[in-house]
Amino acid sequence: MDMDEKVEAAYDSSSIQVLEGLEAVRKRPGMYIGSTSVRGLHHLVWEIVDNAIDEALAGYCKHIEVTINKGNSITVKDDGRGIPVDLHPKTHKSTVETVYTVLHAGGKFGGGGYKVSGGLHGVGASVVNALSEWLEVKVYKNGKVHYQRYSNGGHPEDILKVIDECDEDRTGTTVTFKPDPDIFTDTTIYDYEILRTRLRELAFLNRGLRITLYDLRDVEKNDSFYYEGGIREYVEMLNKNKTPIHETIIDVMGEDKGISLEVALQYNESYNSSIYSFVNNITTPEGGTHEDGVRRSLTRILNKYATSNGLLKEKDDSLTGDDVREGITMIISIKHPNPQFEGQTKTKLGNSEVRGIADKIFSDAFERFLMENPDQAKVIVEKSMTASRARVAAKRARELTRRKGDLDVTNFYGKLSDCKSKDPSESEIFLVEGDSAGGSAIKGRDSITQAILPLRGKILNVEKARLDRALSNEEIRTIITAFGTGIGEDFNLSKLRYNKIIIMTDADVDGSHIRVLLLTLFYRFFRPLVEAGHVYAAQPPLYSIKHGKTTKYVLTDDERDEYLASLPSNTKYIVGRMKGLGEMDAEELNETTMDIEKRVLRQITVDDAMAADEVFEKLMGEEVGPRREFIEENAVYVENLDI
Ligand code: 28F
Repeated sequence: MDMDEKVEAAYDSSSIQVLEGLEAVRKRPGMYIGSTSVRGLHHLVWEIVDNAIDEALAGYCKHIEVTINKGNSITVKDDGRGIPVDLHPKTHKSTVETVYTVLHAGGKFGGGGYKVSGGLHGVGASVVNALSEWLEVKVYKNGKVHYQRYSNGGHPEDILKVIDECDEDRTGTTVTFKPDPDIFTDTTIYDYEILRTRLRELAFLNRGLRITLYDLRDVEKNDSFYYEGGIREYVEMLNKNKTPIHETIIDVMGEDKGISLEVALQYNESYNSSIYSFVNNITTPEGGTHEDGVRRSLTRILNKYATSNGLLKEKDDSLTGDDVREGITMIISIKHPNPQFEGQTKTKLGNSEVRGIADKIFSDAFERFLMENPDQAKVIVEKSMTASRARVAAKRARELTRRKGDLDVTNFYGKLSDCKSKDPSESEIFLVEGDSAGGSAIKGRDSITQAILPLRGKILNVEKARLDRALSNEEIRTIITAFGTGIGEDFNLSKLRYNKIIIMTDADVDGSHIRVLLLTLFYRFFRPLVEAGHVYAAQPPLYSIKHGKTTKYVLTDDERDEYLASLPSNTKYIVGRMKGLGEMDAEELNETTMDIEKRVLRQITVDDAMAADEVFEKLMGEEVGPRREFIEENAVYVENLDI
């Protein structure tokens, strides 16, 4: 209180307004930084880094350093021109103080200083100051070090002062702040990985800018990011675990009416499309006019090229957007002086003039690439044409299976031993590896609630197949039929006939391979089943331990050792290694793996779809190296998916 009075006395009425502005930020921090949780805490860093990036975009800053200090304060340092230190004509304070204490200082007082500005909310440095316990800014300029410190949510302790000299040619801005624990009540601890991921992304999006991150807390760490090739190198990284089908990463750059566009793309052998778009370094997951323009162009130019080079005949269907995006990895980045965001989460670009500009810039460059690289052009067009044929075939296959009643339950007696109950909430289905285990399972089950589906043939690897081929696979058709949900566009979770889908495979390498194939099938074609928690893995025991009349089954080596140690030292122990499901009799199988009272099930979850997607791709995709590594670590991998 003392402090406040002194500060207010030292300034005129505009200072009072300033402090009221910062007080408003402290009253409703969520309005300015989204939240006061982990996200909001990191948002403070992004606000400061954005200012340094702006200075880089203006062409004056080459290196940004971010440091997590001991005690979780953050230092951001750039080698730009340094925030101006002279008196600001409107506020009668230094520009530094204006930037750090006046709400929206960057935009309002900028006077057209910058062409484009980053930051979704663009609320700027004063908000960070308002939400900090203390903040210090140093400006290196004209051979002097200028310094000002603020505390208690943005109150200046003194005016901006020269505290030291420096090299005449040294310039830049360094800011250190400590988030206020009264505001960030969840946590004030910074997460290295969150900072690392976004700073790397910013380095990709701003070619030639070096960004370094240091962690000076317990275990010191650092990472430095610098990409001469910008988003071209981003695409290269994203395709690292995939197999590109052509050599060159297509890289397009252009500018029109003050809007600059950059696109980098390369096709890989997969059937998925990964398109990421950005406006002023901000990700636009909902897309918008920049993405529309490029997508529209991609479809049109590939159709044009394919037709005029005789690859696509008149009788052929033209390529759709989905066809030309199959297997594509693409980054779209635009810089716009006045972006308008719309959509559910305000992450969709709305400026209508961008559509045509993006289309034109991309079309010219992409068409030239195709002309100049006929071999690569052919590979790309052929990939799209295969996708087109597969799309037509899948549609036909779906119609056909629907018509033939192939997916009707009545059609596959003899394969499924269904349960008597028709109430899905109490029913479960075991997908069992092999006929002999299937036989034991049928004898050992509770026939009221437990259905058994023995899998005889090989499960198709759907990572390498589209829906049409999956539908022609006998085992997969049987599974779809048993589930009752349909597949693809026809999928309907409410028709699921079993509450639990239990994968029962041997505890060996073959078993886990089959398990992974099934998980891939579920992940790609029945993802809602996994998300809703319907999928489980049974856990057959690894050892049986007999002593006297009792037999104990254990799942792991550790459990075995623990159990053996718990027995009196003079007991005679007979430890048997369980060979496989097929070698257990019905009673054993029931007791160890199926009985609701005694069994151990692991629920399969997909918490982080992105991470799981990568795991599946590494494991099942074309790339041999990563796949082998993953299969070798297979057991670990399945662990990771489980609760
Ligand atoms: C660690 C965070 O904030 N860097 C910044 C500059 C440089 C200028 C500037 C910033 C003009 C009037 C708004 C210098 N010389 N890093 C940073 N570097 N702000 S912030 O100007 C501020 C604007 O008010 C700068 C000439 N023009 C601009």
